Amino acid sequence: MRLGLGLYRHMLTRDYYDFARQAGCTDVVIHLVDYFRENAANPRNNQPTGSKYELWGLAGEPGKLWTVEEMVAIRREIEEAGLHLAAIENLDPAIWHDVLLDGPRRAEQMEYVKTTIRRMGEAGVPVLGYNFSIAGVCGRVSGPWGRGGAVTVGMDGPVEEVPIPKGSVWNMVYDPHAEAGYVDSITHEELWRRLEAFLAEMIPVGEAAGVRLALHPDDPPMPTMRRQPRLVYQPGMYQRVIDIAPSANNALEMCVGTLAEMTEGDIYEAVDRYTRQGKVAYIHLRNVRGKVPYYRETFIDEGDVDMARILAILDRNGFDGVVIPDHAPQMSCESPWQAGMAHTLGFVVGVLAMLKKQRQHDSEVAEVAISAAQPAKIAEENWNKLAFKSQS
Ligand SMILES: [Mn+2]
Repeated sequence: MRLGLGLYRHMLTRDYYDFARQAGCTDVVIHLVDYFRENAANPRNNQPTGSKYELWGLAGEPGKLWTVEEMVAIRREIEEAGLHLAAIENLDPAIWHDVLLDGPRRAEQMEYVKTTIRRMGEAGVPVLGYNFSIAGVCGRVSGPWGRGGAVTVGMDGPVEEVPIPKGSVWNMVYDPHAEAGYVDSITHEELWRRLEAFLAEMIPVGEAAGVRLALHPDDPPMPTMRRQPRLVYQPGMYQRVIDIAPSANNALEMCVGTLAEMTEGDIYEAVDRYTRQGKVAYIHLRNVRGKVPYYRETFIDEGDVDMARILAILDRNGFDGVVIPDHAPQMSCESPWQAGMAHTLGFVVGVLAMLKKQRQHDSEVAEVAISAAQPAKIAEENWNKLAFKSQS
């Protein structure tokens, strides 16, 4: 497994690349969507937060696609810093809102996504992480609930009272001038139908371009959020995503924190099951205390999940993708985001060193066992020779 760092759009600079290297990373996963645009209440020195009913920010320019040139330039800068660009995470609602909403511009926007995948392949970016969700990462609240009063996020109950305003999707605004009113609720089966239709067209494009599509589960994993259905809100539902489009290019962006917030299943079994199938493109690592609709994100070492055990499962299964920290609580200092990431990465580096040491120890024990068996083998051969001699 390889260690990486996820960087938001405003972090795609040499300083952040050097920071990743210094913390022990070989890889980066980048975001080209600016989640923080035109919303001062969603500060850039944190994960995108919003609040219970406050969206993140304004989506990008309508129909403005990432170019091969800009992706190649970013990849080269990352490589010059000694790192590998492992994935781009998330599509801008500005280019695919009507794919999620099945709106009038769906056909045109399906072409936008295909063009984006083809351009990624051309630019040498092997994975596209995406989140097929109408409500997106929403309905969360913040508070000083981490160890030492660190500010972190979580849920304090269901968020069905307030539906999603028109002109917004995926917790961002794509049309600030949309008419008043709310997005119509749909059924779970309708959302699955939309995903299936999306994958039926996109997976062949990904196969031809050499790009794996990797789906993030619904965070927070409630059956519905703001009166919209969620796709993957129990661990077993990931299997349906895999099975509806069998291809090596139909993969998972497996979020351990989100899976741990789910009310059913066993987090260790889920991590084992999906990595054994070779279906995980990359992993978000985050700890959590509680389950939806009442949970808190925690430091990597203080939640309900035994993270050393998770890493041991990945190691045992020979997981060869990238593991990145997901979110971390805000640490009290000038750079709360960097401090939280460095703390998480340091923990992972430590556990990986222990696992490597354990493997070395195990192979040494095996070698000793083999050499201990040698005299017995020689004695057996000698006996056979003697037995042969006495017969002749
Ligand atoms: Mn995640």
